[in-house]
Amino acid sequence: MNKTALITGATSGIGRATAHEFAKHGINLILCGRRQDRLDTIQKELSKQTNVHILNFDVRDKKAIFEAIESLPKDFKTIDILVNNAGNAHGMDPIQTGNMDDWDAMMDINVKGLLYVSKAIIPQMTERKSGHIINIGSSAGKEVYAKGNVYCGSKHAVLAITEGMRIDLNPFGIKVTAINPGLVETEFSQVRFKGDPVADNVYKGFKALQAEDIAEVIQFAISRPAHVNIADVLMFCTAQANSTIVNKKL
Ligand code: NDP
Ligand code: 8X3
Repeated sequence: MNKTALITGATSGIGRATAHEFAKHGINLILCGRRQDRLDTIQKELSKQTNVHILNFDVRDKKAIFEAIESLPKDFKTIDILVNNAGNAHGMDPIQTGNMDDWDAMMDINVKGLLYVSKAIIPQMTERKSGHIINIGSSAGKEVYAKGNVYCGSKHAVLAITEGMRIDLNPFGIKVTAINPGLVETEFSQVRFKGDPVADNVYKGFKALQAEDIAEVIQFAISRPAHVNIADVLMFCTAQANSTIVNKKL
């Protein structure tokens, strides 16, 4: 029987590319996000390849998450793969002038949102003693860079939580994978810089990772044999050596 995957943040970037990749492999999809028009569009597109159900909720809203998961039709109730991808950076400021609303957004979405969605889904995985959780962290979860303070903190937390999940879910045979990309050309910088033209320069002068590159690695991770878990992947484009060294030809 085909597996079912729930992907948060499926309306854009890495989440959307992962939905397309999974659809190619006939995986049933539960696609989540807040932008209904985009959810409708992706459902229309991917329904040609697989079964698609869409859920509209904000990952900050615990009640909405649990109601949405509860509302799933019978054919989508068993979730084999959870991709915790929803998240963003909000702002890029030194700690002394950081915006507290940005801090709240990053901690509430990237960290607490991931926890809430996981909490809504893990019990069915422990009950069945099977499942695979993929958490999208970041190179920013392994290395702190200037003005990255709270975003890096949120992604360090994602990595710690991922490792904690792997330990606690070990007795249940549940796989837990961290995918930690460096610079990926998505809407990420538009969100981070709130539409400021500086966002247009982030991926200039080099070939950044594309969302599809991450999606292929996620597909690789979920298609390994039962005894193999890809625990932690750090991915950079060739031009990037670490968070601060990028070989740009401008
Ligand atoms: P995008 O901005 O392209 O996509 C972000 C996705 O998250 C959108 O689908 C958005 O959907 C969803 N999202 C954001 N906030 C919420 C919320 N409050 N509730 C529900 N969904 C939300 O960025 P990326 O694809 O690049 O980012 C995806 C993940 O990858 C993030 O966790 C990011 O931190 C991580 N990452 C990104 C890198 C990059 O360089 N791009 C590198 C390393 C990691 P909607 O607005 O419809 O709700
Ligand atoms: C996104 C990668 O380097 O912009 O997580 O923080 S970076």
